[in-house]
Amino acid sequence: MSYLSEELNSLQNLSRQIRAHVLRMSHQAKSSHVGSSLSIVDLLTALYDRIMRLNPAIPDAPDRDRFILSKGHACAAVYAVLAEKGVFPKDWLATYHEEGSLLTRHITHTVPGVEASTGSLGHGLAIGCGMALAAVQDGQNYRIFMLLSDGECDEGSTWEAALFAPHHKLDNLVAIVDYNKLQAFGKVKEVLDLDPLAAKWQAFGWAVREIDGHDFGQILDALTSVPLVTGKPTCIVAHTVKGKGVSFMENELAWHYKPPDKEELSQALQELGVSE
Ligand SMILES: Cc1ncc(C[n+]2csc(CCOP(=O)(O)OP(=O)(O)O)c2C)c(N)n1
Repeated sequence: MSYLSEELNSLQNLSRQIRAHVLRMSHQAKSSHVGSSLSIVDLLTALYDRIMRLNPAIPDAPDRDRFILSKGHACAAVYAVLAEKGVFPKDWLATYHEEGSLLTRHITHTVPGVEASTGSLGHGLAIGCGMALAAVQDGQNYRIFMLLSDGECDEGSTWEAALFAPHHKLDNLVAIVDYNKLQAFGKVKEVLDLDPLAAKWQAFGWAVREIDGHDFGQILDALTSVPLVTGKPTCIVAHTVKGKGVSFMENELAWHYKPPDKEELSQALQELGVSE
């Protein structure tokens, strides 16, 4: 499908703002996982701006679509998108990781708009399966979107849940794999090779599409087509870049843990074309 350039520009502008929040939050809180957060910004922007049924004024409305961030360490990006969409005030972002702040450094369900607390890797897909099954049993038509990392595809619990969803024909469940090919201490290929990843999900009974997770056209095409096959859960394998959007962070393992200092923050914001 082709999209108007204004539509794509507006998504790109929003994702730039979200990246800028993530960078400021990581700098201010001296917190890690900036690269992990930057890799999912475009997927989150499309989901929250264009795909999910969510009323920011009533984030717990019973008929809302649900989103679960299974890679809970990348919460800064979700907090930033929720603030940009008006679920809570943007000035909360400046309290990220402070003592007493709601915005903890792994995602927490006490934050408005957040469905599940995660951070111990490998649990989000099972939570998503439970929510999807509950929707079917209650005759509800809301959908569950969940985002997991490639590192979580090393976890047995992920594959247990991956067996469960097709068995129960959960076509209201969409799992997006943020395939950035880096983990905390090395490359996926060297830690535990996952390829061919899409074929593995397919073999488990999922309808699968591979996309460039930074190309809004491809992201929207995939997300507006779910379920890809009626009666099957959808898996979108999104090829992404850890640290995406900041030249010196892209594909650099150091930014899994390292926060930007003052100069690095300035340079990153300058690259994004966003003021400090
Ligand atoms: C069960 C579990 N083991 C270890 C960790 C520590 N840890 C945090 S992030 C991470 C790996 C990050 O790589 P990946 O999961 O691929 O996510 P990315 O940051 O690349 O998006 C690890 C091992 C954890 N949070 N949970």
